[in-house]
Amino acid sequence: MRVVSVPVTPFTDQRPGTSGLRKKVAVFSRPGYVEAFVQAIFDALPEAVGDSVGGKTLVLGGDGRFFNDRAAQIILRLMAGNGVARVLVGRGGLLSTPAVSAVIRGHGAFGGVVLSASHNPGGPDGDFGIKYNVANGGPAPERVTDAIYRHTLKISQYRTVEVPDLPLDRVGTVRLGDMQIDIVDPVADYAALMERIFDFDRIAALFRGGFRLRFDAMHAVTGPYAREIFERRLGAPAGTAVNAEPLPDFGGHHPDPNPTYAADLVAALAAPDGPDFGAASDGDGDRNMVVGRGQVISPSDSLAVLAANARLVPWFKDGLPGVARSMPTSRAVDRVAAALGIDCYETPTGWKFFGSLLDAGRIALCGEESAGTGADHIREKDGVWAVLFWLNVLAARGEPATAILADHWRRYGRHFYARHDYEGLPIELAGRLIERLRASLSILSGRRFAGFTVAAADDFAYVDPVDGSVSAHQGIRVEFAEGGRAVYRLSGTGTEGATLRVYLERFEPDPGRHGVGLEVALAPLAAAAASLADLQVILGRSQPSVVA
Ligand code: VG1
Ligand code: CO
Repeated sequence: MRVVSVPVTPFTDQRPGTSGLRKKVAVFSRPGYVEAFVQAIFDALPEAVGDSVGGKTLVLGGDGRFFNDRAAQIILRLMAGNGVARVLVGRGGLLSTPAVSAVIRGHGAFGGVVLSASHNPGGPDGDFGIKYNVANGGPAPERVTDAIYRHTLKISQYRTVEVPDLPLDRVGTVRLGDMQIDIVDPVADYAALMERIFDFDRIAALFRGGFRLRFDAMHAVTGPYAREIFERRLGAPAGTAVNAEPLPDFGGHHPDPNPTYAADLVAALAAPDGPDFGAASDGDGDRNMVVGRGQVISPSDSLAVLAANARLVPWFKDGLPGVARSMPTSRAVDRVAAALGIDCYETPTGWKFFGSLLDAGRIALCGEESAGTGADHIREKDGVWAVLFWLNVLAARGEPATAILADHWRRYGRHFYARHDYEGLPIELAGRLIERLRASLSILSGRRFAGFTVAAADDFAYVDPVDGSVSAHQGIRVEFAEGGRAVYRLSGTGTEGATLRVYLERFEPDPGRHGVGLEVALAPLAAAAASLADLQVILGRSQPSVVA
């Protein structure tokens, strides 16, 4: 089999964002676009991680969205062209993001390529994405993604092989010249890992006792995982997993597990004869939403509750060394860490920042406000794992989720929390808004906005305590003297215009006030945050497009 070098002109728009490169399918479909990006990854690795993919084992899989199959074939040929010895690819080109991480770690692979645009819509007019994960199973750290970007700007050719598409629909081994391709069951390794982490006997007993779960896979990648784990291994009734057939366009929906896009699930849990517990995950299976009877549990609260109850899970029976949350995530977990006497780290948004803390054993549990929860079993956030964690806690405590949450708030206080997204903004305008905030930081202290006084404000910069790397400009933080925090940052995962995210948080110690509605509880703070950044004037909008 002959390796050919194909000349290519650099694409100037291939800078990886919060989680890999995300673009419209139409952009990824341009001749040479996937090839140039993936070759740039391979070209960057010798300088970025000290070794090349030649002779190594890589993992490949994606969430099954439109273009997944095309991209998988192109990338397999590039892998062969670059001398990769062996590839583990999920059957049909499918692997959830957490499963990619599990397979990389389980097989000691050099790295892996994830094909997904996560919670973004799919289909021919939707989004696609490519992300590189390193040998610890986690997303490439910034040092690596920076090197990849530099290589995208100077690439002149890619190396590939000229062979027809390979059949990937059956488990087994095929060869592409010298390269061995092992087509693996996408669920097997992952499910086995889950059995090592959780008390499956106890969860199975919960289901035998009539407990009802509704898991909404949103026609994304987790359907087969949910069927195998919840229904087959844990004995939950057939139909526990709904929308469990992965579809290339996710049935035309946003595979984003939040109260807006998973409204069916929220409604089911509010019905008088509804299930006991509900959950959903996103396109690539790394996010989770959990819902108690009549109550959505916010991701920030979920992280705190899981931290407080971690010892009920066999994997964590000796407790947690520490925890971490992304900066905009509410500080509910900080209170649990303080009570447990363990460290709590605050990292920039994006899972790649948890990797070094997990590798060093400083933390074993971490999460983000954006429905991401995960631990040291892999190096990605993990949707099905988070649901199993809750089921294990519910089985061990024998109480409903809503009671556990209410008890948590009584003990630690409640952090009212919401994120306001302003989507589809002109990129330049959004950039100016952040620049303006940044420029005003030194004069904000003491100023009043809609009844709130600024106590402190900064532009969040993170120094990784393990490797010393610095990540600046990770969001504007404002702390108010009256209590409450506002954070402003721009999304790094969108594919159309810019999205401004405004994160609001207010602590309420008084249990008598924990039942107040979220909107009411946060309205004054929201007004102050909008006034401080002059949102209405600058954006010409009085309301966010999404409240999460
Ligand atoms: C968003 C979330 C962030 C998450 C990222 C990837 O990024 O805010 O917390 O890590 O998506 O999640 P941004 O830059 O748009 O705010 V996923 O499920 O797309 O892999
Ligand atoms: Co995702």
